[in-house]
Amino acid sequence: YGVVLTYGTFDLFHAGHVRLLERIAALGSYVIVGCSTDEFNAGKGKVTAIPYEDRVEVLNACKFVDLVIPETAWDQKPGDIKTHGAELFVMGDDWAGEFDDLKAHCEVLYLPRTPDISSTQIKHTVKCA
Ligand code: C2G
Repeated sequence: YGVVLTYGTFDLFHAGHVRLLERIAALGSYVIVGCSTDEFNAGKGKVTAIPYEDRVEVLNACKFVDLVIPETAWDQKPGDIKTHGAELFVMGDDWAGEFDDLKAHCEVLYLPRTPDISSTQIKHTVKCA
């Protein structure tokens, strides 16, 4: 594939995020990540440890990522796919089936999550340290 698109919060960037982005980068020649803004996450009921600007900086430092765009709304995906000419949309399989409507615009793929790693688990570990 050419342009591949994915979205996420990427809070407390960890190996699970890396392994997803690594697999995405192996599938396409240009990887775009829609990073959830703090306001969008509030709508998901998610409180992030790391503010949006820093999460964007970390993603931009990742060799598997070519462009980071803001994710501000659930319904921006079709427009992003068109704007950037994305041929493939990828998410971890905790989202399996949730974005099948995007098949009208591009290929949709759900990849297995990395087990036993999560931002939530890291927060808990730090809290109990
Ligand atoms: N992920 C993974 N393995 C983990 C943890 C996360 O493969 N151990 C994947 C998720 O499946 C997701 C991506 O990493 O594809 C980012 O995870 P989150 O930051 O938790 O994304 P989320 O908050 O679910 O936001 O519009 C889509 C939403 O913005 C997704």
